[in-house]
Amino acid sequence: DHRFWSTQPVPCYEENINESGPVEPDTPYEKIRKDPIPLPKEFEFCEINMDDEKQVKELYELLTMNYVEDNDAQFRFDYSAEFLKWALLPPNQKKSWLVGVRVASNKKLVAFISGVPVAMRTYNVVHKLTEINFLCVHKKLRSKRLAPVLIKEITRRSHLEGVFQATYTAGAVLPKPVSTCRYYHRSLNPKKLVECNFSRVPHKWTLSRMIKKYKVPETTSTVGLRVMCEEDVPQVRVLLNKYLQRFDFAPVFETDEDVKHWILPHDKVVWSYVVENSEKKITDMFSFYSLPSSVIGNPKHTTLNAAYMFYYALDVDEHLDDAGKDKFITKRLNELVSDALVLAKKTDFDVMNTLDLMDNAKFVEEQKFGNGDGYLNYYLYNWRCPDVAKHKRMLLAQ
Ligand code: YNC
Ligand code: MG
Repeated sequence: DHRFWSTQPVPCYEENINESGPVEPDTPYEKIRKDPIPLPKEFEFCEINMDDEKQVKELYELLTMNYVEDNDAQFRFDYSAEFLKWALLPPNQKKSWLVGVRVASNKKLVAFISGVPVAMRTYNVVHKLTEINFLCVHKKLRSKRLAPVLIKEITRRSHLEGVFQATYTAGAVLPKPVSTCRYYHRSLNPKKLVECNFSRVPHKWTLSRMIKKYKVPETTSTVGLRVMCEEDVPQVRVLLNKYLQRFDFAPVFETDEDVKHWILPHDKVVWSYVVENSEKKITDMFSFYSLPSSVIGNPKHTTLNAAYMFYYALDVDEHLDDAGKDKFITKRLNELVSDALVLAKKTDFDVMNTLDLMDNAKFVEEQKFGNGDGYLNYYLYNWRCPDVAKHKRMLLAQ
C-alpha cells in the first residue's frame, strides 16, 4: 500500500481508463498554501541557482553520490554539472522550481527535486505541465518520508505558477504508469563493458568474437549528414513536431527557443545531426546526449561513458499508406541509427542506450541493441488517460 501516493490525484493500479481528463480540478489561487510544507526542524528549503557555479557543484555532488543506481548497485548515474545546467535552465524556467533541502545548522545540501516547464500532448490534448526530475534524498536520510514532503512542496510551487498537471519518469513502480519502457543497450566498447560487468561474454563465445560483432564503420554513410547548426532550428522544429504527431504521448516544441535549447549541439552534453538535401532542405535529424555512470567498486574502471538516443525525426511522405510508411521509416531509421553509432563511437562512448518507444522497434535488432534488465515508467500527475502503447510514446525526461 502507498501511504503517500494513495492521497494524491493519480489513478490507482486497478483502474481501466477509457477517457482523458484531470483527476481533480485546478485549485483556485486563494486556496493554494502560501508557506512551504513543514520539514522536520533540522532541515530547511532553499532554491538552487544554476547560474551560481558553487550551487551547481553542490547539486552535482549530491547527485553523484546519491542518485539513481541499478538494481545490483553496480552503476550510479553521474550527470555532469554541464548537463545539469542544461537540463535545469530551459526557456521560461521558474527559479522556485529548483528545490533543495539543507541541514539548518551547517547548510549542507541533502535533498533535491526539480521541475521544468514543458508542453506535452497526450492523445489530442496539449498541456503545459511541470516535468519533475532529479528527486534525490541523501543516502543517510532515506526512509524518513522526506520524499513526500519534497513532492508536496514542488506541487505547491507548481500550483502557485498555475500549473496543475505534471509528468515524470521513474524506475519505481507507483500508481499508475501511463506506459512502461524497457532499456536497450548497444555495445560500442565490448571489452570495457565486460570488464565493468555491464555485459557478459555469451556462452561459447570469445571476447574477440564479441568485439568483431560490435565493430562499427570508421565513417558515416548517409549523404548530406552534418552537425546541426543554429540556422537549422526553424526547419528542425517543423520536421520534429510533424514526426512527433505519430505518437500519443509526446512533447510539443512551441518555439524556436525550445529547439535551440533542447536540440542544438551543446558541448559535452548533446550531439545533434541533420541531413540536408541538395535543395538545402533538412530531411532528417537525430541526437544523443551524454549521461555517464559511475562504476561502483571496480578496480579498473570508474566511469561508463553512455550515450542515450534523444530526439530523431524523418520526413515521411504523407501520401504513403501505413505499410509504405513503416517500410520507409524502417529503412531510413536503420541508416540514421547506424551513423549515430559511428558518431558515438568516435566520441568515445562505450555504449548507446535507448528505450522501446517511438519507432525504435524498427531498428533495435538490426543495429544490435540488446534489452537490458532496467525498466522506466512514465507517469502523469492529475491527468487520467488510457495507457499509451509502446510504439506510441516519445521520450522526454533525461
Ligand atoms: C520516486 N522515484 O513510494 P508511498 S525519479 C515518486 N518517485 O510513498 P521516503 C517515490 N515517489 O509508496 P526515500 C519514488 N521513490 O508510501 C519512492 N517514492 O505512498 C515514494 N533514491 O518516501 C514511495 N530518485 O522519503 C513512498 O523514501 C515514499 O527516503 C517514501 O526517498 C525516495 O526524479 C527517493 O531514485 C527516491 O534518492 C528520494 O530513495 C530516494 O527512499 C532516492 O521515506 C535514489 O516516496 C535516487 C532516485 C528518483 C528518480 C524522479 C521523478 C520523481 C517524481 C516524483 C513525483 C512527482 C509528482 C508530481 C509533482 C508535481 C505536481 C504538479 C502539478
Ligand atoms: Mg526520507
